Amino acid sequence: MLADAIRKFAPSRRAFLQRTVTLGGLALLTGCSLDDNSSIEAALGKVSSLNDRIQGVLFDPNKLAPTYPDSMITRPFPFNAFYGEDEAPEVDGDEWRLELSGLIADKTPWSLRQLRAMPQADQITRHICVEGWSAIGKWGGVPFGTFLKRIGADLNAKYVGFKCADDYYTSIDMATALHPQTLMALTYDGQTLPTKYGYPMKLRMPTKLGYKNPKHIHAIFVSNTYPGGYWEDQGYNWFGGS
Ligand SMILES: Nc1nc2c(c(=O)[nH]1)N[C@H]1C(S)=C(S)[C@@H](COP(=O)(O)O)O[C@H]1N2
Ligand SMILES: [Mo]
Repeated sequence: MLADAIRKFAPSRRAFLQRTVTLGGLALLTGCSLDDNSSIEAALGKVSSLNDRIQGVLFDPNKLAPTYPDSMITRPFPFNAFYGEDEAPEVDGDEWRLELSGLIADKTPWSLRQLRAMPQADQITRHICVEGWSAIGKWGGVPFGTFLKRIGADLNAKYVGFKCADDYYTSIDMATALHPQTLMALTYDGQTLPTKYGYPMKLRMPTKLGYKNPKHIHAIFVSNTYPGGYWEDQGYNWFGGS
């Protein structure tokens, strides 16, 4: 019954639960009585949010993810989204403006040209997707911490949220937002970020799993209210560290 419920409601939670947790164990761990599917779902949610808090405490803001030489870049780099590659949104870069809201002092929208005028950094890191593949890629752009300071974001807020041109959305913890390898990526492999990889801008975080790296971002907000995410709201773990 537990296995069925996990399969039905929370496919991604299966991996870390199925080997270790029995129905009785889950009840003990969460203090929930597990007599129907919705209480099992609630209990699984508690385990996942406990897991978020543990990952948040263990996250070392100064520890760098591994980087690789150019020769190790995976070619071609895989595409992934909740739709096929030919459906990736076509964004007009000249018209595009990055909207800012929430706990931010200067909410003036940003153009692509302005982002390109900021100091740029690049990195060759590994992207790990929970669907069972990983690949090494090279992204360049604006260190996100520099940007957050520049716009006067409340750096003590809990969450940074992202809205994307394809209805994808996600959110991250502030410690990861400020991590030195967290980039607002404008390029892939030295070229303008292609449509399939998130033009005009994606967030690249080598410390998080693939689904936490939003492509085609058009709005960023800072908040103390939990914003969730496209996959997170369907049961994927929110912290999503890699
Ligand atoms: N806007 C948007 N961002 C997204 C997704 C998506 O469907 N839409 N999929 C996520 C997932 S699950 C993965 S693995 C990576 C894939 O990025 P890539 O196409 O550059 O490999 O994008 C992430 N960010
Ligand atoms: Mo993914």
